[in-house]
Amino acid sequence: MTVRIGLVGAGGMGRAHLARIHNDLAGAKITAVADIVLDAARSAAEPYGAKAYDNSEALINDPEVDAVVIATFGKVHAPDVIKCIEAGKYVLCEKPLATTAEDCLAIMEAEQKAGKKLVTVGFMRRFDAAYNEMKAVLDKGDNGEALLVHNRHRNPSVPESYTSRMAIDDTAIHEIDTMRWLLGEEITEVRVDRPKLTTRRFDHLIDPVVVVMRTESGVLIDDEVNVNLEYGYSIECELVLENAAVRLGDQEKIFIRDIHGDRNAMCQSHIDRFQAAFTTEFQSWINAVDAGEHTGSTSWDGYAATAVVDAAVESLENDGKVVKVALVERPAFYA
Ligand code: ISE
Repeated sequence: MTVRIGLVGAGGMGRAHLARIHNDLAGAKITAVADIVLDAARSAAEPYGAKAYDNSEALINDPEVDAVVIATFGKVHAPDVIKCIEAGKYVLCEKPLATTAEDCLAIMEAEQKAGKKLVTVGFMRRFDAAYNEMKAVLDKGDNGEALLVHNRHRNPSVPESYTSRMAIDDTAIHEIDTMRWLLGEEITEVRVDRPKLTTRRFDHLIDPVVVVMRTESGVLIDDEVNVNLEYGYSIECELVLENAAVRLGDQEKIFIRDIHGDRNAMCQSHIDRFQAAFTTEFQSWINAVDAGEHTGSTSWDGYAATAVVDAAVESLENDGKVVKVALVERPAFYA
């Protein structure tokens, strides 16, 4: 069967997903696009012969939409995710699942009521080949247990609208989810340190920051979030085991030799760096929807990540104090 997909949110990310579904993936077609700006929905839908709506509800209830991709701002995710669940439709929601733990819990409640896992959160790094190789080394167990993980999340620049909170809920949230998935355990406490600030930042922004987390078993994780580093989009990760250290491979795409010397070309954005991961993520999701199955991260994962974000933001706003992560008991539904 061809899965008929509707997109809510016709911004850059949503349009990139449409192009990917249309050009690179099998088993799906785009039948509708919704955006509160109807012209944006129309221009995104037109190349695919899809319908355009100015509201998400009409799209979610459209009988020609089998499954929904949500690529709007995090703050408005929750009501649409719940509408998808109530309509019995699979939904891939870009991160964050929601911006408050309460909203995530409401999503989990609706999903449990529906009795079926319908929600996938767009944490694409779970589909990145290098992170998967790293996880395979850890899970094999030959090199002992995980002790520490060092992360670096560097962006070339951010717009003036980017806030200090976004360093956590928009940027570090990727490491928060990836570390939970990699280590297979929850993060229990967090603090946010402030190194010397860069002069390259907008005045309102605290940049860089270092998010320091500890897991249930005591693994210590550090994450340098540094979003005005100019040179490129660079994601680094080193997992320290008892008798080995495992690092993500080089992320350069090509090697250049010219008048400036020998060098590697850097990725410039997450779309560039994680292109293959996005493709694998979406193809797995389409295949799973077609088979009536769930894939990828669950609403519980979305909730747990948001709970860590909440604790980190509290630390950021309180001079880097250590904050415990408050999690409800994990429902058996999400075991
Ligand atoms: C953006 O939303 C992302 O998801 C990127 O992966 C991250 O590097 C960037 O900082 C965020 O703004």
